[in-house]
Amino acid sequence: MNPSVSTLKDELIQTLKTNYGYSPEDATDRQMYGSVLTVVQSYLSRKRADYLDSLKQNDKKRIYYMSMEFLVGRSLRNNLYNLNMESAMKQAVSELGFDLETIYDMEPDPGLGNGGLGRLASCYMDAATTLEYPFTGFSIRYEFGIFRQKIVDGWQMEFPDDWLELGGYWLTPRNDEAMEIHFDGHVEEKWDEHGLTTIHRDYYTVRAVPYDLMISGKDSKTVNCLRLWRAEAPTSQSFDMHTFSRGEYVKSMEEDAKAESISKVLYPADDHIEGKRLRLKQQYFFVSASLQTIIREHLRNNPTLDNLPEKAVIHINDTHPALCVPELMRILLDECGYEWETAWELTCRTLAYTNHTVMSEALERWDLGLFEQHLPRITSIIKEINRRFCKDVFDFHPEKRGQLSSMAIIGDNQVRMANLCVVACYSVNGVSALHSDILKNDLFKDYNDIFPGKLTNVTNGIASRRWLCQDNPLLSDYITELIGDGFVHDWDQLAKLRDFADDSAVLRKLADIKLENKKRLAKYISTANGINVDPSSLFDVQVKRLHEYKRQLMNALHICHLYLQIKNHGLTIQPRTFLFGAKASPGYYMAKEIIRFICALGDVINRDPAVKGMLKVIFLADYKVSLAEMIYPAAEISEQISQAGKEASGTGNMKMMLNGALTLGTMDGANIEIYNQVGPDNIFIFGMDTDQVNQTRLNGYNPRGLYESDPHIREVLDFVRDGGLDGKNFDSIREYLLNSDTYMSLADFDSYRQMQAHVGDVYRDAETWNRMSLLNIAGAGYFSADRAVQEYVDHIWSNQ
Ligand code: 26Q
Repeated sequence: MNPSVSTLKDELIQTLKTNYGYSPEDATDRQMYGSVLTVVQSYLSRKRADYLDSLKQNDKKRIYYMSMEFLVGRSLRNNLYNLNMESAMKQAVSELGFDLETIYDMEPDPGLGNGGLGRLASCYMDAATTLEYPFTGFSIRYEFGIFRQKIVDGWQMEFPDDWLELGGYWLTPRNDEAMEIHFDGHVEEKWDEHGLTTIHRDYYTVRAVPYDLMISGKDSKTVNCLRLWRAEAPTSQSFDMHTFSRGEYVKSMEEDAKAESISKVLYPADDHIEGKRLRLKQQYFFVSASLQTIIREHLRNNPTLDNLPEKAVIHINDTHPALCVPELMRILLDECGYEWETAWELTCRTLAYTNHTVMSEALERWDLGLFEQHLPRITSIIKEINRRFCKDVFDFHPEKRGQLSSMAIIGDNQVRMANLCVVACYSVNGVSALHSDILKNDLFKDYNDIFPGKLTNVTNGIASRRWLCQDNPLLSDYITELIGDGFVHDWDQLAKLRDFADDSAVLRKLADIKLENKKRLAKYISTANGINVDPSSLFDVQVKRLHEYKRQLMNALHICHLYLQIKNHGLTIQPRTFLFGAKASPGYYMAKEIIRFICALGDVINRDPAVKGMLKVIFLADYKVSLAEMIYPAAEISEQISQAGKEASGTGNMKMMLNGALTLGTMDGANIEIYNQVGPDNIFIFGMDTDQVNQTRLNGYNPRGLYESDPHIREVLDFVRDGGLDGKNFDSIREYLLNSDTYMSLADFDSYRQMQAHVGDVYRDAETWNRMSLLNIAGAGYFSADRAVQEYVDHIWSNQ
């Protein structure tokens, strides 16, 4: 499938004509955009049809990846790249008088996720598809993805993200595969000669309509689908003659709106879990629709479900799809007539679970009452799972009887979703070596004792082809010049770059490329923020969701410290541009205060002539995948400064490393594995490690003592208290740091400050810096999603 430029031109002309009635001379960019997407989509469909055909011949185990979030990012460049059609399309479009880059920029980011977890799902889908695995993603077709962020006077404002108008081209509705989902009502148990049957009565129905988004692998035959469910009122309800004849036309429309609300909006929180009714309905809605599909597909190819675990694995991305456990049980028990024991065995052997957090406020728990009201049958199944589990522990693990109240699935009138997953799934994994150790030795210790071997690790990986080859073509072309293009499918080959570590011409060229990418970002900043930054200054980047534990505030405090040192104490520093990008969960007050603090700091610093040429602070609004794709290639320092033990893995750290940035970080999450890949000389590690954090907590963290004893901290906090930031009141920040900062920013501050000074010193020596940068690229192969997916296949998805 390698269409020539002239074929593509013909197809574009034809599409413009049929869809819009225009010839290229009269068409707008918008119309050309629609035509390019339509043409690419038709190539994908044909390839998908061939692939489905070939699947009939080989009976590979199916992988179903369940995730409330898929942060897919833009698709056009990705598809053209994967189909090896980019240069032909560029030329075709250009010969018709348009510019492909402009078209790329018109595509909205489908923001169907909050951050790392959602992006990981998409990275894995890309990799699994390239590796030719039959992988289906399941999620929700949110009408509104993650909100668009604007900053008004330093304060985050949220606006709806209407991505479907221009992003919907990639979605194929499949009404033929719609499913029905049942909510509310009550269950009746009936004994007859066949035993006990359970009947769910008086429920209301929501229709789930799938929209498929096709994803092609790179140089592979496979085209997989991300199936996104949209909620609708059942067709019969919309035409319910009774309602109409009673004159309740408007009421019937209200019912429709109620059903549709389920897939209306992505919950923008990824910190503390609020037990919101609609969120629970979203979870059951997409879990039930997906499982019904999986079962139907299995029964199309197999006479029975007895072999389900051999033919399919259903992977649960965090606990959000944990209802897979009781829903699969329900289907097996109520719809397929299995006995409990067999149903349970099949369920356990089909489900695997990845945990992404150890922070207790982020562990999902739901009120039992809410469950009973909306999911009565599911609740009765969960209660029975819990009863049997507790009995087993009591009978067979008497040493754990004392732990049973925390190990139980139901406790304090709540359903604990993580416990449900650990009890039911045959595999439970963390996302970095450290995180998985914490799961085994701490959070899930008691389960690890009774289910030996169940807990494992798969360190996260990233879609390196997107994050390097597509986003940083200058760098990936140059790497190809140096070591050939084998790395595109074998990322360990990046290690060959180490041969050039002492080649000053290579190092200079790498620096030139970085500078080009910085210029591009500087241009964007000048338009978006109206501020000119110096592309030759050190670009120091912290982009990620805003969270106390990620400690953006510690970064900001240090910037404030530098500012005061330059202004009041005559310090001169290596010129730096500090870049932030972060969305705060809309109800997370402290996170929004931290954004306000960073913006106020930027306002003061960016206009102060005393630090001109040395310091700039930029807050980039509306951080999202497409912005990340411009930022990472320009990053030189990658700030990964979470409190040790809190960041499960981090994946931005891997993306920046791959683009030649050096990590400034704590011994947390995947930073530890980055450290192992590059060695101590090529990374800037500071601060307490996990043991020291725990020790400090035991000994009592004393932020006031640090304030008294460290003149740098005192200077910064007093400056803020005394209205140094344009007279703005930041008591909230000061109070937080001195009284309630669980993440102990002040305890790591001095070590951070010293390491930052060291970073500046190293940067002055360009050759040394560039060498470190090269060694980071060379060590980034391990973090490819190709490796991670292969580990899932080898250690999790092939087992049952
Ligand atoms: C749950 C219930 C109700 C509302 C929201 C949520 C919710 C949504 C999203 C809870 C958590 C999330 C997202 C978590 C997340 O992104 N975790 C990150 O996962 C990455 C991939 O493994 C890791 O690299 C990061 O360390 C981890 O923070």
